[in-house]
Amino acid sequence: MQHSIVSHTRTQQAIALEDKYGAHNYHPLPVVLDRGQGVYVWDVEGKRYYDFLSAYSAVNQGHCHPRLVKAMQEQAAEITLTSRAFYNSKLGSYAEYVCRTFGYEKMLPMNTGAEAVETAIKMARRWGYKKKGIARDQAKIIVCEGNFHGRTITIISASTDPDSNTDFGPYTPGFVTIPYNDIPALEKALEDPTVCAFLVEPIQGEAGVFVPDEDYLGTAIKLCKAKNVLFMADEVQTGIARTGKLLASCHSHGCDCTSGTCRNGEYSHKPDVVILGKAVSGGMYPVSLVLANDAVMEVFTPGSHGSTFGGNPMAARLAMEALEIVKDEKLAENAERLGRLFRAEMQKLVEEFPYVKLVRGKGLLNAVIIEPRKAADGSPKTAWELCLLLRDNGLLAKPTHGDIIRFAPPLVITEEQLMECCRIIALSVRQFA
Ligand code: IF1
Repeated sequence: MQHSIVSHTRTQQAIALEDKYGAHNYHPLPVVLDRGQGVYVWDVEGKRYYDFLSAYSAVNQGHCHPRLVKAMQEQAAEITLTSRAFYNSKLGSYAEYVCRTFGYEKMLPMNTGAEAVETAIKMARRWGYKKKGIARDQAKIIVCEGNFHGRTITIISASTDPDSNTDFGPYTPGFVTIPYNDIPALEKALEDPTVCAFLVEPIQGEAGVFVPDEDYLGTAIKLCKAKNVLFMADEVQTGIARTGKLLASCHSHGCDCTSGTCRNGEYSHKPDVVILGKAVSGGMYPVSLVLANDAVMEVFTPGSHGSTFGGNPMAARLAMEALEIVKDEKLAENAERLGRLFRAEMQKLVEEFPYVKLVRGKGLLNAVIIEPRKAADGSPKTAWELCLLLRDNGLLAKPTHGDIIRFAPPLVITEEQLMECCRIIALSVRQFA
């Protein structure tokens, strides 16, 4: 008895401290995580959970992958940061590795996803002025309603989500918003000769895992090329095997990159710019990057862009190891196969429970829509309450936009573990009746 009281206090203490001294910019699920290994995380009470968020698809390789822990320990004892004032022994190999893996001529290393998106925005604007001949300060970038590209002022200036941008003005100009998955709207927006780029998520994650029509990305890429506009794929969340291919963009041209070596480079109709982050390092360290060919990347001249940590040897070492793991453990194939199995299991719940509206997704990036209800006593029965039940039953997931639960386990999950998780979700949905 003493033990459970003590451990309960530990949970309460951790939450109280974070509440008292931490900004309230999140509303976390009430669970205090303390350890992670593979698909599992443990809270401070020692209770084990399946992690079905993977830190928003940053832990595709599983928590604390032994190869990544080893790489981090070794590199930590050698050298971690040189700045780009000097060369370092890891960046060149890392740059070659990612360019060959994804089929581009150049990469620019950054740290967070938002920094990589900002880098892409700067690159597109400067390309517009220097290569497309757009009048200075007039360049526009097309974005989609429901987008999520990060939290900086410029990026939220392109957001249509009031939670992301209210009361953070004045906003950065130069963004044109169109509906997602709407080719005629894109065609119309591309008529503007001052447009330099189209920035889009191949699948909209935060909006609720919106998978566009099969031919949307491929058609959009062709339309952009015809209008000399850069197609910029934000793969921060959908990249690194999450959707069953190394890049989600590869679904648009049938690249057979499930083997982990993407042939994206061989396809003429591929994104001009790819933005990666999160699982590039397997969740060990903030690592992001922008990929493009010379004709675009060369707009960056010495002193025109940078970052203290961008391209550091620790990031380089971890990223190469994390991407090797994706290949060696065939994580794209696993995501493709188990994603289909997961959606089939969730579809059974859709057919059995009226408040489970639908399941959608690709690979192991999926979402289930839960119709909000009220209990007999008037208390809410929403996706949040279901996530609390899932937590009690040993599975962690988080609702987004009220009625959507995103289910995104680490890609190292086995079929047996996935089926156990489907049983936990079914049990919780039944309890939620
Ligand atoms: C939060 C969302 C997901 C991203 C895409 C760029 C970034 C993200 C497609 C920026 C980051 C994170 C941010 C985190 C929660 C999470 C998230 F809910 F916010 F929208 F995944 F869907 N492009 N997404 O998804 O990368 O700067 O964070 O490294 O801000 O709450 P970052």
